[in-house]
Amino acid sequence: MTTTPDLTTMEQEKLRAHVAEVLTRARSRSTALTDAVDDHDLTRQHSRLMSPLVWDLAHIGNQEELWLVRDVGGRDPVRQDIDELYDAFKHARVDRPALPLLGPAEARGYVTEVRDKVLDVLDHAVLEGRPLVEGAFAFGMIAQHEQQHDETMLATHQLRAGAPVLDAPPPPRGRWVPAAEVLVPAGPFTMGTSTEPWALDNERPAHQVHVDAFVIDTTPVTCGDYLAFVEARGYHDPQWWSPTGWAHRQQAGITAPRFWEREDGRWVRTRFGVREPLPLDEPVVHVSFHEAEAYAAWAGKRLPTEAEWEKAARFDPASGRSRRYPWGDEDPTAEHANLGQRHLRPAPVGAYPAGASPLGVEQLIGDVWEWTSSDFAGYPGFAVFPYPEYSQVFFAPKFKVLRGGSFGTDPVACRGTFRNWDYPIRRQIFSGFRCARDPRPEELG
Ligand code: AVJ
Ligand code: FE
Repeated sequence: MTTTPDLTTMEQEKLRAHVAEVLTRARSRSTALTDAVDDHDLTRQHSRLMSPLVWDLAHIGNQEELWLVRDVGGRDPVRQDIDELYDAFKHARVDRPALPLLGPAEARGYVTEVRDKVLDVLDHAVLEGRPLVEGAFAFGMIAQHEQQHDETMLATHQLRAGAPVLDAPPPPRGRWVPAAEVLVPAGPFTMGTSTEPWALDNERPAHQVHVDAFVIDTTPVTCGDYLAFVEARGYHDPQWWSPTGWAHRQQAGITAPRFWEREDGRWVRTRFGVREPLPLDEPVVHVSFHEAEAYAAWAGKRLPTEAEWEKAARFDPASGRSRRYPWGDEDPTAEHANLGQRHLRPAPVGAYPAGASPLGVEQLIGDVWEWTSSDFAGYPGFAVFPYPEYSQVFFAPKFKVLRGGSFGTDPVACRGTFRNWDYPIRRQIFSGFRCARDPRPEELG
């Protein structure tokens, strides 16, 4: 039998305070995103791709009730009768507006009632002994779940028509980045994690991966870079597209990133209801995997694999170990990365020198999710924890992996090991990309 040393009372209290802080931060954001619009906007469908905002809100409360009130707390259900309505697998997003959902006032009352019970559970829970509560995992999982839906709700806001209701200060200024690309030498590195307490099941376990030498861009592809592809008629030349990507481009009639428009001979983009000139130095956002792949081919490059992306982000050649984040093991601050909806747009390239990886790759965390060329699959030794519907049921080649989080992602839901996934045609998410390529023989010396 193995025994883990008990957490001291002080460690337990620190952990409880940290949990309360991340849960409270998530709730402030959910509240801000839902209080920003009226009841009509909360209940209507802004896009067939998205739930009504009021569904996300009550679903957040329902997940919290299932895991923290009933399972961890062993308490009586608050609203067992609504479990089915808020089970994401029972009703497709497109059908959710027609369901007999809780109205805005009821949904707000429900999430508050659940949260009050959870804070009481948190006060009394023993935070060790059972995998679900070890290191307060279930609380961390639920805080991440709420923040993931907060990012989804932010994407719904981006799709919403009407006057702007969200505002945030501009991101820091960009700067000239000395090298456009870096070579990552061949060799093994540790991918995934077995030690990060709140890492989700698909990030586990840590395992050695050999990665051949590759070259990767030091910054994400910008709107200016991408505009060159648009103006070179890249959307009209099948040679840059995969057969599936081209078929989708044809069928959907796509000729530019989502939310871009040509107006009187110049390009503008709409961001949370504001039309503005295309910001040429900002990472491009709202592109699909297919568009990312086509751009990369046109540029004579390719998308990085997921392992390449993670090695560029975490591998420290000096120590041979993998870091939690590109800059080291410290949690992200405002100096490191554009996260947490602090700015409601990606920051210009070069804005985060303090967030660079040891090899000088920047803005890997935050700004825009980055498409990789990899299918979503479990790592060797993957084990479902604590439920198969978070990751396992999505392990399939029809989903592509995205990495690094966006300006809409909270730090609690973003790590060097964090894995997101979506269909390759999706672009309502805050998705961009960077390019990679095989080294030329002379670069390998
Ligand atoms: C990890 C973003 C793909 O939103 O579908 C939310 C997160 N899982 N509720 C999603 C999630 C269950 C998930 N993604
Ligand atoms: Fe969910």
